[in-house]
Amino acid sequence: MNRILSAIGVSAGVLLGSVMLPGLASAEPSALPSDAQVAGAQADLCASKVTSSGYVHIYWNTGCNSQPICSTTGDDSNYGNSQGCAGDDDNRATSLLNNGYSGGLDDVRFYRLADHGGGSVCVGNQQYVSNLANWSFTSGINADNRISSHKWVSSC
Ligand SMILES: [Ca+2]
Ligand SMILES: [Ca+2]
Repeated sequence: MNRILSAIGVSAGVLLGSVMLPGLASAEPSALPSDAQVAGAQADLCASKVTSSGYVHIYWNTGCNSQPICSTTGDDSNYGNSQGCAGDDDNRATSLLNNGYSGGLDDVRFYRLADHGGGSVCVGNQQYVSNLANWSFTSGINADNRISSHKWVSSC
C-alpha cells in the first residue's frame, strides 16, 4: 500500500513539474490562463497558416495556436489601448504570423514599447515566429510576452 501511494505521489510530482515549469519563465499577469495551460503540447501550426491575406496575426501562445489575440492590416502603436490590439493584448504575444501582401510595406517590425520604441524584432513577408522565447529585441531583451506595438515596413 505504501509503495502504491508512493508511486502515485512520484507520478503526480513529475506531472506537476512538467506542467508548471513553462510558467516559471513567464512574468505575465494571471488574469488569463498562462501560456503553459493553453500551449501544452500543441503542434506548431504557423507554417500551415501562411497565406497572402494582407493581415498580420499576433498570438499569445506558441505555434500560432488558437485564435490570434489580434489581427490587423494596419499599424498599431499601442497594444494596451482600446484600438486594434488592445487591453490584455499588451505584453502577451508569443507567436507572430505575417500574411501581408507581397510588395511595398510587407514586413512587420514589432516593438517592446508603445509608439514603436524600446528595441524591435522584424518578421518578413509571409514569415512567422513560432516562439518568441527564442528571439530577442535589437536591444538584447528577450521578446516573449513583451511586444507592445508594431508597424509595417519595407524591409527587415
Ligand atoms: Ca504569450
Ligand atoms: Ca492598439
